[in-house]
Order: sequence, then structure tokens, then C-alpha cells
Amino acid sequence: MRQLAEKLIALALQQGFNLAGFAALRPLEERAGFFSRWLADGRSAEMDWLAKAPEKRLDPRVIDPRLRSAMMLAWPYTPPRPPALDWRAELRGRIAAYALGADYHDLVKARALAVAAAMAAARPGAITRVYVDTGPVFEREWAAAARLGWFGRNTNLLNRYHGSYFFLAGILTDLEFDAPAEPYRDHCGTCRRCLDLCPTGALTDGYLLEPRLCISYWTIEHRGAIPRAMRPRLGNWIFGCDICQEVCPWNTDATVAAPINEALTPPLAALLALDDDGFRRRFGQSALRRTKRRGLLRNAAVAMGNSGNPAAIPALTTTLAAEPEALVRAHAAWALGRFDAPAARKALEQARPRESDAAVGEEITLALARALSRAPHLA
Ligand code: B12
Ligand code: SF4
Repeated sequence: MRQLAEKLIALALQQGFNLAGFAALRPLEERAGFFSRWLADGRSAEMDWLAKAPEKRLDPRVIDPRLRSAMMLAWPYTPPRPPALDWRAELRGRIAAYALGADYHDLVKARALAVAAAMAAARPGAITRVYVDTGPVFEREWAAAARLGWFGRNTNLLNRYHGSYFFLAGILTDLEFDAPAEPYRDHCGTCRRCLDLCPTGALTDGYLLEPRLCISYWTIEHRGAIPRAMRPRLGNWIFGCDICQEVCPWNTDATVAAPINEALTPPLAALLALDDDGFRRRFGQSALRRTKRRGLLRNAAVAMGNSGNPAAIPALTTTLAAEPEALVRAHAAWALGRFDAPAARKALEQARPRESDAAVGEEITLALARALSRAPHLA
């Protein structure tokens, strides 16, 4: 088996993975209490799929009792350095580095399937089940067990030489491979940069993330209206968030060496102007399709409101007047209410009698009340 393991690791590296290793599958008894409390606390939020079949996550052998090992793989992506620009002045959004380019699920899965095919060829009839974020598998847990890295304080899997800018994939199999006896040592030490610099306080000591405070959750996973209290805290992040990775000392070298990338900071007005076809053409093959057009435009409207730059008002006015999605209009109304400017107030006043959606109507009323409280002489 050792020879096969070495051959598979060599093949994985050839395919483009930068880390590969094996873990012995077992019931995660020590996590059972943690996970049931996590679910009971409502931390899965709208990610209902996380609460489904918890017994499978806690023991892969519930998926298939014949499974014995996991080959865990890491796929690197370049963390582009954001252009040095004043996003408020230039009205630019910010996208998480992992989402640039083609959707990683497809790309990484294709490469992992090639490794799985070699595994299956070595013993005809072998079971190989490939996961890239596509099933009830705690990928970081098994990657840590396979010694790809340690479970960092920012809750990402970290490696001393590769930081955390990589995706994980796993091949669950009935083949038995030797697995490391010792875990990768924790190298976070006393560093708390991610905890201290997360803008929403989503990370707490104890290596724990509260998804309901995480920008990544609100901008990618949440489908409906973003809670009003959360909106100002999103800054210009319109898909995901990389702050707790950017500030991590284990990522510093990678971040500095990466090229400047314009696609990371798209102009917000152009996003608000995207119709269905335009969205499909620009983001149909990328991870951004997960939010759908309405989610991305919702996020872009929030970022416009957070900019404090009155140059955002014309695009927000057009959105409030002509956007077919009520969700997007509602967030555009909120964004207009953030400006202390007659043009913003006028846009809200003109939209109010025309608006037929109750939720948007409520946002307009609140936004106008806010505007009037700033200009009491006009009330
Ligand atoms: C749901 C999800 C999210 C949610 C919730 C995240 C969360 N912490 O649960 C949201 C939307 C917020 C999110 C955000 C991001 N995600 Co995400 N996400 C997932 C997903 C699909 C499931 C994670 C999960 O099961 N959560 C449930 C909770 C209970 O799990 P947990 O908190 O990890 O709990 C475990 C640990 O706490 C563990 N535990 C407790 N104590 C200890 C101690 C030790 C020593 C160990 C080993 C474990 C451990 O016990 C639990 C079981 O393992 C995984 C893919 C997968 N299938 O694993 C990707 C995944 C974790 N995400 C990933 C990425 C890239 C991101 C983002 C960086 C994207 C971005 N730029 O916006 C951010 C990072 C935010 C952050 N700081 O974690 C990568 C991480 C790669 C890496 N290097 O670690 C993954 C693995 C996807 C992939 N296939 O590559 N994500
Ligand atoms: S992704 Fe952003 S919001 Fe989420 S924990 Fe990391 S720094 Fe905080």
C-alpha cells in the first residue's frame, strides 16, 4: 500500500495539487457534542444542508460502511494583491480571491477524479467517492488528520509553507492507507491578528467562527435581505471576504508575491447595470453564480451605500426606479438613505408612490425617515 500511496501522491502533485496525504476514517466522537451544540445554537443559519444528516458528517462510514481512508488534497490559488486604490472614491467592490476565474468546484473535482481513477485502477472494484465541497464531509477535519496543515485560529486549514490559500478536496475509499499518527503541530501560537482584525468580530477564541457575523456568509450564502445592522459592516465586500487570511502571518509571503489584479475590485455601477444575460456572460462559469444575479446586485447596492460617495447616487436611483428584483430595490433604497443629499431624498420620494412591494416600501419609508431626521427643517 505504501507504494500505491506514494504513486498517488506523485500523481496528485502532477495534477496541480500542492499538498496530499491520507487519513484513517473513524467516527469523530470528540466532535459530536460540539456539532450538536453548534446546530442547536442556529449557527448553520440559512445553510440548511449543514444540518442535514449530521451522523454522516460525524462518521463517513454512515455514508458507506466499507469506507476506510480519505486521501485529502489541497489545490492552490493565487491570492492577488488588491490594487492600491481608494474604493470609496472609485466605487469599487471587492471579491474574495478564491472566486476569481473558473468555478473551483469543477476544476478541482476534475483533477481529483483523475487521481481517484488511478486509485480505482490499482485495485479493480475499489470504492472512490470524490468530494469538493459537495457532500456531508468535514473537509478541514480530515485534511488536518492527513497532516496537510493545522486548523487555524481563523478556522482555515493552514500550512507553514502554503498558508491557507488553497481549496480542499477528498477521495473517500475502502482502500486502507497508512495515516500519520501525529497531527500537524499548531503554529498559531499566541497570534490573534485574525481575531482582532476581523471587521465583524466573527472569530472568537477557541478557534470558532460565528457564520451569522461572517461577511462571507452574508454575501455568498444568505439569500434574502441582509439584516440592516449588518449592512454597514460589509464595507465593499460583495462576494466573500479574505481579511482573516490576508492578515495571517502564514500568508504574508504569498500575498506580497502575488500580482496586482483588477478583477478583484470590479466597479460597482457596472455590476448594478448587469441584466440576466450580462450576469450569465460575466459570471456564469465562476463561483459568483452561487449568489445569482439578485444576490450580487444586492451586495453591490450595500457597498455603494457604504461608500459615502455621492457619485453612487445616480446608479442607485436608476436601480430603485427600474430594477425588476425587489430584493435589489430594497437594498438600493437603504443605500440611498445613507446619503445626506437632496438627490438621494428626491429619488426615494419619487419611488415611494410607485413601489408595489411591501418590503421595498418599508425600506423607502425608513430611508426617508432617516434622511428627514438629518434635515429636520424639511420635515
Ligand atoms: C459552510 C462553509 C462555510 C461557511 C461557514 C464556515 C464555518 N466555519 O463553518 C462560510 C460561508 C462562513 C464559509 C466561509 C469561508 N469559507 Co468555507 N466552507 C464551508 C463548508 C462547505 C462546510 C464547513 C462546515 O462543515 N462547517 C460546519 C462547522 C461545524 O464546521 P467547523 O466550524 O469547521 O467545525 C469543525 C471544527 O470546528 C472542528 N474542530 C473544533 N475544534 C477543533 C480542533 C482541531 C484541532 C480540529 C482539527 C478541528 C476542530 O470540529 C468541527 C468538525 O471538524 C466547507 C467545505 C467542507 N465540506 O468542509 C468550506 C470551506 C471550509 N471553506 C473554505 C473557504 C475557502 C472559505 C472562505 C475563505 C471563503 C471566502 N474567502 O470568503 C471563508 C473563510 C471564513 C473563515 N474564517 O472560515 C475552504 C477552506 C480551505 C482552507 N484552506 O481551510 C473549504 C474547505 C472549502 C473547500 N473545499 O476548499 N465557509
Ligand atoms: S471571512 Fe471576513 S468576516 Fe468572516 S471571519 Fe474572516 S475576516 Fe471575519
